Amino acid sequence: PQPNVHLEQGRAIARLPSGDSVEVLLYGATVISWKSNGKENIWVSDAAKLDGSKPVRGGIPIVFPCFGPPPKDHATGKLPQHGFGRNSHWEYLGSSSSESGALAKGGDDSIKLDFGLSHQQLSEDTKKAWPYEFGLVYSVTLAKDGLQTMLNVTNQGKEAFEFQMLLHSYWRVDDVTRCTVNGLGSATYIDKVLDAKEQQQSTPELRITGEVDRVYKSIKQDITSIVQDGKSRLDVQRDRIVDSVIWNPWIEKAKGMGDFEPNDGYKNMICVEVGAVDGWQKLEPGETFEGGQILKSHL
Ligand code: TA6
Repeated sequence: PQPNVHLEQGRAIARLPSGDSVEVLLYGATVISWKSNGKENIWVSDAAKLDGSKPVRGGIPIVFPCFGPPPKDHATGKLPQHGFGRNSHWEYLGSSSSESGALAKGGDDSIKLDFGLSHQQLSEDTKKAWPYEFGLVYSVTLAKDGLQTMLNVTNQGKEAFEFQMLLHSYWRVDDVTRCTVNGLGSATYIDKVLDAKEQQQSTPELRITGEVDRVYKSIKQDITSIVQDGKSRLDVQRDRIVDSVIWNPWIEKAKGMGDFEPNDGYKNMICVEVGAVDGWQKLEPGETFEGGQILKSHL
């Protein structure tokens, strides 16, 4: 049988002959499920809104054109935290299946879904808040045990603009206290839980024993792995981007989010996010930026 795609309830669902599948909500072009070998790789809160009333708590929200609360004196200053990518209605542009590309190995087929968002599709308020003519194409490619999500940004206007981008991925784990995040040894990071000072990680592994909110910059090694009980569970490879955020809200912050359920759900997730969030990417008219993640599941 061929890979297949179908649209239902405002989402695009792709399935491979192997049974691996991916589900993308058109709202925010948010990946809300990626199953490999019948097991779910993605964490989504039981109280996540999937009706477009607010960004999905979980999945892979697209952060664009700003990461975090935007600086007031910056062109993105009037946008909400993490920008508008994750709370806009994207267009499904279609699918293509292929036997080539970064993911399809050894003849396994892969299927690519494309989603689009441009200036014209934004609400009037958002257009006013950030009046630049941009075009986004987000590609989600499913292969056996693999997923690739890539954001392509084009400046379609006459003025240069600056942006940040980040794929705010919530990964599912059985027990975060039995996990380590590997591959960030000696990388430089800002610790948003402590005093937002720049630090250098001294250990090869990051253990999660409390709230973690770290912005790693210019990471040399392109693969960051989630390891549970000493066994690699998920490899996250940065593709043409070099920054990552590691986040776990832990007990208090999890309780403080109305759409984060169950309250102890922090034990079953870890955000390993890839992006370009250190400073700003500048796009001249007509220029394009592309960056994303290549994921390998060992579930
Ligand atoms: O990626 C980590 C982070 O920036 C945290 O500081 C926290 O704010 C998280 O994103 C969630 O943000 P949200 O706007 O989705 O509640």
